[in-house]
Amino acid sequence: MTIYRSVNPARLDDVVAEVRLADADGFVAACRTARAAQRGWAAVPAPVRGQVIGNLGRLVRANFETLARLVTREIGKPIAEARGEVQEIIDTCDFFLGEGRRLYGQTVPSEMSDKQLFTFRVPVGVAAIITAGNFPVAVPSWYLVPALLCGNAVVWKPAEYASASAAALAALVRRSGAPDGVFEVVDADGAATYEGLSGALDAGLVDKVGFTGSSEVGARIGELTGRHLQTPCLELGGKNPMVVTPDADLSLAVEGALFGGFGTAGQRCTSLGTAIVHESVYESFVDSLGKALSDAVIGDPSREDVLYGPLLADRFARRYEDYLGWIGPHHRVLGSGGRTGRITADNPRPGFAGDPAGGLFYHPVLVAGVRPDDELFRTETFGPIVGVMPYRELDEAIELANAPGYGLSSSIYTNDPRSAFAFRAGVSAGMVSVNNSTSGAEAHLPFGGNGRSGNGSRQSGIWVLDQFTRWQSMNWDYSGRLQKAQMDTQSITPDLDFRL
Ligand code: UN1
Repeated sequence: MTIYRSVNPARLDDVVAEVRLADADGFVAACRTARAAQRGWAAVPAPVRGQVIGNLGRLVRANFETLARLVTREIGKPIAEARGEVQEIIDTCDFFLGEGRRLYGQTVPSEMSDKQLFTFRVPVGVAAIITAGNFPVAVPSWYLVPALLCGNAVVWKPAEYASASAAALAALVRRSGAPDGVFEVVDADGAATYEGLSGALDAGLVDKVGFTGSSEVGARIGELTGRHLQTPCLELGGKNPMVVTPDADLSLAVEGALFGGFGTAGQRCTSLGTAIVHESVYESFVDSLGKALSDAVIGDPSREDVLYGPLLADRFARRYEDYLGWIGPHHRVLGSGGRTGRITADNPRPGFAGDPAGGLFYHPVLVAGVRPDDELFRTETFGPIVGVMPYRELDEAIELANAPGYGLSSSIYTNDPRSAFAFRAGVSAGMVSVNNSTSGAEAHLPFGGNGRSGNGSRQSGIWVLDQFTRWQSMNWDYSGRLQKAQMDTQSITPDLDFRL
């Protein structure tokens, strides 16, 4: 049995949790337990299931600050953002509490008399949910809240490096009145999860997989579930563009780039990847953003005033260091007096909040002069690094926005409605912001991406219901005779020889 230590990335000597990681059999066993509990849960009336969701929202509210502080301690997200994350769970519960009293089907007219047609939403069954740790409680709630509300059982595999936050959310879910077996949590590493998921699919124990994480792992999950004729809900990476037109409010755009690119240390799937700025305002945008970055406070995430804290965990820091290798001689580096890499006594950052030595803190990097064939332009870089490039015509900016082949979020700063709508129509992203940053989606609009960012599935609001229910149609004939569709339908034919 492997023990995993989840450590505070701002103070690596602070062990937040020690968890036992399950093996593949442990994952399959949890799916079996969920399978056994699911039918009973589906039989509970939806408005009553909704009460459980309402209870969860109230319990989260009652534990608001404790949960936010735990998130900050475990993954290093600044406390203000951690509070926003906890609020996002409450928002999700608020929405789905009401959905328990809707979960509408339709009554549909029949083409024949004495016959009525209906549609029903039917739970999918057992949903296996695998989540990342950058939003260790909010993003999981986007899956498990609607999944449970719709009458499914959930097996949740949280990120190991966020297992204490996951355990806290799980304790609240259990307290909310979800019956035993309906909600199972499995701590496991990626290899055991994949093997367990494969075994559970072979054994017919999983009906839906939800995954938030990298495009590479998402593709593997897509292959695996595809073999079982299933469509997963995939929320993957992004190389999210922000276009700045000549007429844009430049200081607003700089503020949006600062938050979108460097909030959560650039570790959101919605984080800004490349700012694509009209050549007439390019230099001034680069200078202002560079200056804003140099002035920003970085460091201790428990402080209210920091732009960002440490990277999530060691493995993200190591991967991020590889991305820094993509900075080339044709680039100009701003934001930290030309410094990149880990913030240390030898590689210091003026105004750093706290002691950088004990944590995974990295300099912010603004890379000007990015080109379309740069790796830095083409690939997601989960960390505090943003590229900037100029454009001449809006069509070119839209082409650049789409070129990396992702399609999660996007943004345009403009005061011209024609540019805003042309961008909306032309961009391949699932989400478009106008005069707001690429990140910070609200919890009741469709969330999801296309291309390398996902398979078109959408979370949040009413749209996620299609992930966790299937439509069942019913036709009820009370005529007392066999009425054959199409054949026994009355037809009203016009006189086609009629002329005016
Ligand atoms: C993620 O990084 O996986 O829109 C989700 C946002 C947040 C969610 C990000 N509400 O930035």
